[in-house]
Amino acid sequence: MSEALLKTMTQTAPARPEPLLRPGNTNCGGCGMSIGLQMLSRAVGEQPVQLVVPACCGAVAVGPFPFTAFGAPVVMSTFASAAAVATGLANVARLNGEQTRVICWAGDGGTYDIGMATLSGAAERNEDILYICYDNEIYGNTGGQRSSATPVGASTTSTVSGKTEQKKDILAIMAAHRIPYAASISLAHPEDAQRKMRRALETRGFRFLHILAPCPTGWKSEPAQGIELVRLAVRSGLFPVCEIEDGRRLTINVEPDFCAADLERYLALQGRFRKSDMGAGGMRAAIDEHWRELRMREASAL
Ligand SMILES: Cc1ncc(C[n+]2csc(CCOP(=O)(O)OP(=O)(O)O)c2C)c(N)n1
Ligand code: SF4
Repeated sequence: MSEALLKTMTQTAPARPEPLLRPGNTNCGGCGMSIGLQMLSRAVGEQPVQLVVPACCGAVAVGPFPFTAFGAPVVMSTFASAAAVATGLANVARLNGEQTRVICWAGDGGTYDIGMATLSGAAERNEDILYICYDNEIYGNTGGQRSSATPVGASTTSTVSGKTEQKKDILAIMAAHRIPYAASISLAHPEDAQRKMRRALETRGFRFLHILAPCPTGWKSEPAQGIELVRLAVRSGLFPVCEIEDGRRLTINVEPDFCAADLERYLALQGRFRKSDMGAGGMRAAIDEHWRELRMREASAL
């Protein structure tokens, strides 16, 4: 890594004249997506950015034309096309010699499910885009239906007694595209989050960030407990915090303690896990298996 890049990454970004998400937006209290946008705002600093937001709660926050709660230019795209729209914007900025960085801000439905084709295409072409998925593990904007990011055991409006399928491993899918940078972000670890966001903004080519975003409305949890929930998800091993360079070099950034009580508390604090008889015990094997894979990949990193 060059000295200049290292210096930029460790500097505190100057305050943005106005936040990416302004006060007065319509997001629910305690929304993890709002916290993620505030962290992104800090990482962006004064750099010129353009956002692409597909249909999702983030698109509602944009507001009706000519008003907007976003403190940067935003294109609201169709559900499936965020990465394709961002490709166009990034190429126009490059051809005009602009410094603008283009950022997709998308939910899990728009990322794991309906946007996967354009996302995969843009990643394979290594377009100069930062794609951020805030993962609230449901289709929040339309009433909380399951997505392929919904964890096993969680009730949604379309899996009333608890989902039976495992959550997709989105980071592994994106790393398999051999993109320059992919990382998972914990809102409970703000320094690690800032470092990753700044690195992703600096890097050229396709970058992917995955944020676990508590959603009090869909998770049936207390708005004030979002950060605690993320902390428990990280500590229990449910949400690994790691980064992958060039699809090969995997580094685990936060070591969990795999404490059973943390996983039990994570489930107990959310109404969405009450109807399933899966429980913490029923989830352990899949978590352990995922960690065996992560350790193997970390050990075999070139
Ligand atoms: C092709 C298409 N199908 C369905 C919809 C309706 N729709 C709008 S937002 C949304 C859910 C988005 O879920 P997600 O991407 O997870 O973001 P969240 O709402 O949770 O923030 C759906 C189904 C749509 N806009 N376009
Ligand atoms: S439904 Fe969930 S993700 Fe959407 S604004 Fe409310 S808390 Fe945020």
